[in-house]
Amino acid sequence: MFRNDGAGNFTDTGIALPTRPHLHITMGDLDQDGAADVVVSVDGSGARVLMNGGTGVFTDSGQSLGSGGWVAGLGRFVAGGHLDLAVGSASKMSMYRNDGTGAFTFTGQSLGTGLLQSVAFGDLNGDGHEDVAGAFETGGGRVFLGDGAGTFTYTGQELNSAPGPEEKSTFGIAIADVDGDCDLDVALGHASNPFAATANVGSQLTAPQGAGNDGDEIWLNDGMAAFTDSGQRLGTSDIQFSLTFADLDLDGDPDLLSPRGGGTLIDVYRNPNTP
Ligand SMILES: [Ca+2]
Ligand SMILES: [Ca+2]
Ligand SMILES: [Ca+2]
Ligand SMILES: [Ca+2]
Repeated sequence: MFRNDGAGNFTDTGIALPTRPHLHITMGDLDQDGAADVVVSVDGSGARVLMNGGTGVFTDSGQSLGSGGWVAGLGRFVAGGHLDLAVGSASKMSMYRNDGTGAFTFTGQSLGTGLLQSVAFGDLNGDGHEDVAGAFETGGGRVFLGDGAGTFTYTGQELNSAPGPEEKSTFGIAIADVDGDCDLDVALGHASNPFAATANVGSQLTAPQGAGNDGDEIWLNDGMAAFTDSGQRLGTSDIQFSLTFADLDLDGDPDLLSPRGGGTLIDVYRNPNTP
């Protein structure tokens, strides 16, 4: 864990999480005590919930959610509710409700098909209820609309610029209003050759680099969660995991961080739009 001094400089706090190794980490206050808790995805044994005692000391709650998953995401299934959890597994995304203490219960709903590589929550159709977008290694990006009562429904649209037998594998997804029209748009990160990539199961970081991948894609929202490929491509190589939007240049619009799967580099793309 690294502490920000407020000027963008980070120092190692010496605080380490009790379980490892971690494939993915997400943070949020799960029990509303004001201290950020952590959900880590541990390969093969599901997501683990680590509660923050308030001083940065984390305790493993003992929960193991899902199995074989690599990622988890936090969002509110019910407006004004607690932070709930979407957990990836080898074949779907499974939904868990938080009772307000950081204890999660499976809702019985699993979404999508294929290995979930990334997940993001946001209100994509502007109805006030959080929706969830998943990047599935096979099947591209998919959006599931929340009804505000804990149930999600697939929109039916596969966000994949090259569907069919040669479709791209989707690894990263992030949402933000990139064009300033007050709806949330989607960025997708890919590897373009799913067959070559899946030939390297167990060593994802050594999957073929630049196998025809034409970069991160930006898909624009029509306001009702129907998306159109903008045609813009960012970067040209590597598998793009864990895309993140943040306003890095403080000009009011979201910029994109795109880590390269094969190395330690993160590509940064400035958004030239005026908010
Ligand atoms: Ca907390
Ligand atoms: Ca919504
Ligand atoms: Ca938009
Ligand atoms: Ca910006």
